Amino acid sequence: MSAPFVEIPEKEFVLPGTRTCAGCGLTLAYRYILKALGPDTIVTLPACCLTILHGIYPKTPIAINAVNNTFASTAASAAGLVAGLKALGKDKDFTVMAMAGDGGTFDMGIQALSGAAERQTDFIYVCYDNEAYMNTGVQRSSATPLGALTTTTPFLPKQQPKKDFLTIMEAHSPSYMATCCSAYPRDIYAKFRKAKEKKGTRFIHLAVPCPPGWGFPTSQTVRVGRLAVETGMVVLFEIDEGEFKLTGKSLTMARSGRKKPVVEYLKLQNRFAKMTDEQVEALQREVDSRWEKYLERSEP
Ligand SMILES: Cc1ncc(C[n+]2csc(CCOP(=O)(O)OP(=O)(O)O)c2C)c(N)n1
Ligand code: SF4
Ligand SMILES: [Mg+2]
Repeated sequence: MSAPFVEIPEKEFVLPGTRTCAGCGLTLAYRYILKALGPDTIVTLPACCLTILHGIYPKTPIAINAVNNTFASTAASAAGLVAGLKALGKDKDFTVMAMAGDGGTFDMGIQALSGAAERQTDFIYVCYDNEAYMNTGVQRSSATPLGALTTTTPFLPKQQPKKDFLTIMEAHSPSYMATCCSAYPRDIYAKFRKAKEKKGTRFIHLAVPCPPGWGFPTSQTVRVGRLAVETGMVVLFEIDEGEFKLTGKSLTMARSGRKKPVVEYLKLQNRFAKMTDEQVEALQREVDSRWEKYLERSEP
């Protein structure tokens, strides 16, 4: 799939009046996710910035049905919704989506997600990744990259690399798996349309820049997201019934052989202000080695 030009419906499901921060990458992406999935979608979500976007009961700017669950049970809650819809004979009428942050997925939700994916439960699981526990004040998660400052790594930046969660999920053989980034809304829309048509467990990783947590101006969300992809920090791909393909900007980069150095991405964000030269080099090596592996798997 190479950056398809698709018509995006005008109907909005994220209405004005949200409580998320200015420049929030999650809010930007959610608009396109819901346009792709449509009104007959039920989302189940744990505490996270998405809960803030959904608002405080009884008011919400989000025009689809939602269930709030606890951290460890997002995928279990989705499995319950799927079973309930089946019992009512309505499973073909609704799309069930579980959506959680990186803390709620890489760390706290992994057990229920692994179980549901192994059973091939019929739902879409989305991990939106802002690379820390943002909702509670930017604590480190296992998705936080090497060298990032957070409020729990305030003086010495994080010393461990980001957990390779994509490999963990691929090992579950989901019927469809994709990565996307809020800076590329058409790519998001196309991948969620595709995921909606599939059966079984579908897993989507969504990279979402976060101005207050990453330390960049609210006007730069799209620029930071694009640089994440252009430097190979985030790689856009899909695995459809086991077949791997680079997509969108990552496919263009693979064909042109052009990839920017990670420092261009790092220098825009205060969270990387204390990285040593050695850490920048280590991160560049990590990104290059992962990129080479993706190129080997990709079409020539
Ligand atoms: C079991 C449990 N532990 C901690 C919390 C407090 N809490 C609420 S939101 C949140 C952060 C979640 O981080 P993430 O999943 O990455 O989503 P983000 O806030 O970054 O959008 C935490 C720790 C909670 N609600 N429940
Ligand atoms: S903290 Fe980050 S992810 Fe959360 S609402 Fe603000 S910009 Fe969005
Ligand atoms: Mg997070």
